[in-house]
Amino acid sequence: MLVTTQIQQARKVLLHARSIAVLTGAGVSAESGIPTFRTNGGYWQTHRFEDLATPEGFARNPKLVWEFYEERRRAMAAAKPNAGHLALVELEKRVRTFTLVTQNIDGLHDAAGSRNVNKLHGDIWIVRCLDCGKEREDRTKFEILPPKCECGGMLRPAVVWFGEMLPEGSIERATGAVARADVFLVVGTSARVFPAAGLIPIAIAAKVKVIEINPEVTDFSSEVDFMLKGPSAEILPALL
Ligand code: BV8
Ligand code: ZN
Repeated sequence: MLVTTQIQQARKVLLHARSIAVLTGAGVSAESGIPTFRTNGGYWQTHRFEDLATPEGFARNPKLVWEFYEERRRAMAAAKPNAGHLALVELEKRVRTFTLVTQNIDGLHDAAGSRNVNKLHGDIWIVRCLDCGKEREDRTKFEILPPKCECGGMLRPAVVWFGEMLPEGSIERATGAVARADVFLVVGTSARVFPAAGLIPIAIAAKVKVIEINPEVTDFSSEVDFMLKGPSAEILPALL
């Protein structure tokens, strides 16, 4: 179990921070019952993401990709924010400048009450028409897959697939916030997907205090200021 002095030291650093930036990944939603991608039976252990999370995979077999996303929409619809999501809402209230950047598409940060969440990889609750380009939030269960737009065009999830650009300006805003922060919290990410993971070396180069929260080590664990080994739904509240 984690040595509490590490948490106490990390808490002191957080206490004196005027601006905090946070990057979350699938791990922060693990305790809400949503499987991660690359750990213990995550999605990528049972699916090939080349077939599921790429525009080519979607063009090849839109029905298969929609089955994958509709299954995740159902799981996410039943999921509730956990103590980790809620701790981040509380932290946002306590600090002058707070920026939450997430790789997650599940909407749990919004459901927990976080405001202006920077969603680098899009949002599973938003769909976009391939023909007319119209985007709309739609939380209904799609019975017919792939679902169709009223214009007759095919809908896709408004998420960022591999090889696709991130939402306009999202990574730039995230980079600016991280480089100017006093503390950068990196929570529940394997730090394998770029450019999101690139925020970590940017923080380190900018001499920002980096606190990582993860039950497992990542490629950056040896370079961060605090590596708090454990589940985020336990550690984030303990940090407050
Ligand atoms: C782009 C879709 C380019 C939505 C996802 C080198 C440099 C730069 C780019 C690349 C490069 N090499 C390859 C690339 C391209 C690629 C990439 O990074 N590939 C990887 C595989 C190497 N990047 C891209 O394609 C990006 N686009 O670069 O565009 C471009 C440039 C110009 C012009 C055109 C294009 C787009 C990346 C977005 C891909 N889409 N998802 C969805 O379906 O969800 S990414 C996918 O992985 C997920 O969305 C997720 O966001 C992301 C990262 O995964 P994590 O969130 O970290 O989850 P993971 O399971 O991996 O880890 C969970 C962690 O939680 C673990 O560490 C675990 O220990 C921990 N954990 C478990 N339980 C808990 C816990 N932590 C805390 N508490 C717990 N209880
Ligand atoms: Zn349309």
